[in-house]
Amino acid sequence: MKLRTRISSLLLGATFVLSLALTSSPAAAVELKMTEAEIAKAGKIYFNICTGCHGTLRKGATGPSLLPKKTREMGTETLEEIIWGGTPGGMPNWGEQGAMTRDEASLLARFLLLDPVAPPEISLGQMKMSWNLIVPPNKRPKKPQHNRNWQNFFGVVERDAGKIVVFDGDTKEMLARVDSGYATHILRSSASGRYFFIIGRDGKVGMIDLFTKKPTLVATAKPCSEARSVDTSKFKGYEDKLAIVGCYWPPHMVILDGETLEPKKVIGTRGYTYDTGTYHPEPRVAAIVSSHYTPEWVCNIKETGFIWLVDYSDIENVNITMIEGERYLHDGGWDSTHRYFMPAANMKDTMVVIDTKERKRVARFEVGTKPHPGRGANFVDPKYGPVHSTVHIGEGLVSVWGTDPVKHPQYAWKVVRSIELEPGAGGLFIKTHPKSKNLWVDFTLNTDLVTHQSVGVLDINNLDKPVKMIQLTKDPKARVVHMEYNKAGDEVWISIWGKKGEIVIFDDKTREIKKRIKGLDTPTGKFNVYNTMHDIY
Ligand code: DHE
Repeated sequence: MKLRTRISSLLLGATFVLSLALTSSPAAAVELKMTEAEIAKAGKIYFNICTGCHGTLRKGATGPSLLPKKTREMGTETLEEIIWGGTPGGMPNWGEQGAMTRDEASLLARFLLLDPVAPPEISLGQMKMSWNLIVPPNKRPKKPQHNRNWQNFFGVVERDAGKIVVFDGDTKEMLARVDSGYATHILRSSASGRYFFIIGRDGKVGMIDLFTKKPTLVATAKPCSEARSVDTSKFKGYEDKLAIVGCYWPPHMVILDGETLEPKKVIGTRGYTYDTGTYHPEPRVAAIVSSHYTPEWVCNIKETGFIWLVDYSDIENVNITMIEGERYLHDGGWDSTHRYFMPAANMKDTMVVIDTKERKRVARFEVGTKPHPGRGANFVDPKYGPVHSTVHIGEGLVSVWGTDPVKHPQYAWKVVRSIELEPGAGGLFIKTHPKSKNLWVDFTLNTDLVTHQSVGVLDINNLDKPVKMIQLTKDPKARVVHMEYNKAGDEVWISIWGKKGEIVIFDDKTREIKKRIKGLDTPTGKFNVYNTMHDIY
């Protein structure tokens, strides 16, 4: 059907009038009216729910492009149904899940017919204005003011509450509940482990000091309006000196002081895709890790498909090495030696391998549909030696590949096992520990209620045995998500992500529940200090 579109973003009073006329069917002409208030409301819903996958400028990434040329052809009815009920391709059923009302789905469908509007940029000066040094370094204790085993502390994200809860992993006591900002995404530990760095979807970064009597927020800043990643300088001689925040919007990364969070340097990521050389206005920064071989951060630039090595040894003359990876880069983790970083390009069903010692890509290979490793899981396979693994959003599968090019070169960077997960797709995270023989997987985005209310566990010594499913909740609005080990590697902490959320703690050996910590608001990621500072997973 040929479409003649006349969009008049005319401001008529407080009303934008959008009129669409279908040449083949004049009767089907529609007129859409959206008030400024409606546009603001729909824009907020889009920011909260859709940008992560479709991009701020709606050019598409993990989700397809939603530019007006396409959405106007689809029409509001189709769009509303997709927003409400999802698609088999992985679009969540937002309406059915209760994330929005019918009216909101309809409003959002109409909003998607408008031209996308770029949110404002943020200058270094504005970032500095947002900086809040709550406790300066010289007012902080020199050593822990408590006798707790602080390297076994856990930081738990309470996503919708915008808080971080810090637990003593030995006693399971709640030590502090700290305000972090809207929809906090992840925590990372500083090289010394003393600080938890927080990054939120709202682009706010914070630092929690674990040496104070009670864990304390000591600094915040807002270098982005949307972000997902943070890390710190970990190379010898630079421990705790600098931090980096990767933004989704504006498309840039920001280097900050590692003790105060004072914003120091902003580096734009706009540029050309690695393969087609096409200009992209919104290359977002996805996962960041800190190299153990050089003073560099390894940064996934999602839309252009480059992995940047950002040298922080001289931030007045920053050197950046751009390694061709794949599109669209998302999450990823280290192999057990911490030499190889393995990001997932989930829309190309591909894993990339970066050798951070030689500072180049050494492999790129296909796995299953939409790999989503989080930081992945390393273990020693009884047949194939040291391996790394991922689950997939798009199919019920664990992909396992060799990571030891020296002693097991025949398996290195080759998929050696494809373990079918009979309950199906929707996996977000996978986890084990060097001391464990269990491989835990979640099914967070699976559409079946009982499946996403359960965690799965595989036996590393017998990977042909079907996954054992353990239902953790019967709350119809809750999903099981993300696993994390304690420092000793004998307990696994798992979130029940819901309004009446919980952390369920398993004895890893017996696979029996040891404890349930109730009363948490939408707990998602959990980060053990020792395992996070040493990249153990
Ligand atoms: Fe995440 C990691 C982005 C949805 C919980 N998430 C990451 C990372 C990125 C990312 C880039 C890697 C950070 C790093 O290692 O430096 N996440 C995104 C999205 O863009 C996406 C798809 C949509 C969005 O709008 O945010 C998204 N993520 C989610 C969720 O829906 C989850 C389950 C709950 C939430 O917070 O919204 C979620 N993401 C997590 C967690 C990690 C993570 C717990 C860290 C895993 C780890 O063990 O390191």
